[in-house]
Formats: sequence, C-alpha cells, structure tokens
Amino acid sequence: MLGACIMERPLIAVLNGPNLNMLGLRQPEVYGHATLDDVEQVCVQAAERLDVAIDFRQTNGEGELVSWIQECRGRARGIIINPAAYSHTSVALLDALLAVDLPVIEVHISNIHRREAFRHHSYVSRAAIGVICGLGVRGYALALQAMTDMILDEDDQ
Ligand code: CA2
Repeated sequence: MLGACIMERPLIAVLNGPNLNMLGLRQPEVYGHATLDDVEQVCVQAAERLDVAIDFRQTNGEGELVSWIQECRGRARGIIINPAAYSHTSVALLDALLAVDLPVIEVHISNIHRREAFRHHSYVSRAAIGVICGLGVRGYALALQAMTDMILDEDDQ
C-alpha cells in the first residue's frame, strides 16, 4: 500500500512502589478511595486519549523497582514513578533513574509537604524533570499528559 506508515505508539512506564497495592483499603482520609486497579484504569484511559502505550506495574521490592527501571532502557520513552516510601530513603532508586537516561516524572497521591517532616525530602526528585503531588489519582493522568507532550516535542526536533 503506497504511503502506508504505521507508527508504533511510544511506551511510557508507570511504576509504583511499596504498599500502593493497599490503596483504597486503608487510610482513605490520606489517599482517597481509589484502589490500585482504579489508578491503572485512570492511566489506561489517559493513555488511550493520548495515543501512547503504558506498562503499569507495582512492587513492594526496592530491588525489583531498580530492575524495572533498568529494563526501561531502549524500551520506554519515559518513566512515571510513584516510589512511595522509597522516595524518602532510596539512593539506589535515584542512581537507577539517573543511569537510565530517560525523562522521569515523580507522582505522589498525597501532598508530601503537608505531612510528616520525613516525607518532605525525596531522593528521587533529583532525577525527575517534574514532581506532581497532592492532586490525588489525577496526578497520574496529568503526568501522562506532560510526558506525552515532552515526547512529541522531542520527536518534532
Ligand atoms: O502520596 C503518595 O503517593 C506516597 O508516595 C504514598 C506512600 C508514602 O510513603 C509517601 O510518603 C507518599 C505510601 C503508599 C502506601 O499507601 C497506603 C495506602 C493505604 C494504606 C496503607 C498504605
């Protein structure tokens, strides 16, 4: 077929850290009522609207998160990550994100700056182009929108 050109949709990894599988089951006053499945649905719908592909994952393991970040090399165009408690503790995650050389957006459902002092610092933020926090689950959709804009900008250059 003359002129037919099927472009693959860019892949964005959406990675989630420890205890986020508990969303919606406990502490709704902090994290709301959405479950992790609901978060995935928000991301799937945003990705369809934006015409990008996503790889949505959650793990409780720091090492597994590091491995998933490394696997993004040459495969994904960007990483959206809610590192959960590892944000505040993990130099290993920071090193992995710096090494993978992809745009990173950090997302937190709650506003970590309105919470306990130990949540105010994130090691991961040093590797992130931007951080979205406190906007609930819609922060993931906003991150996907921003990441897609950046990928399109890069492809235009
Ligand atoms: O606000 C966020 O998205 C956090 O990344 C969530 C983490 C927390 O350690 C960060 O400081 C901020 C906690 C995720 C665990 O979520 C739970 C949900 C329900 C019940 C228990 C934990």
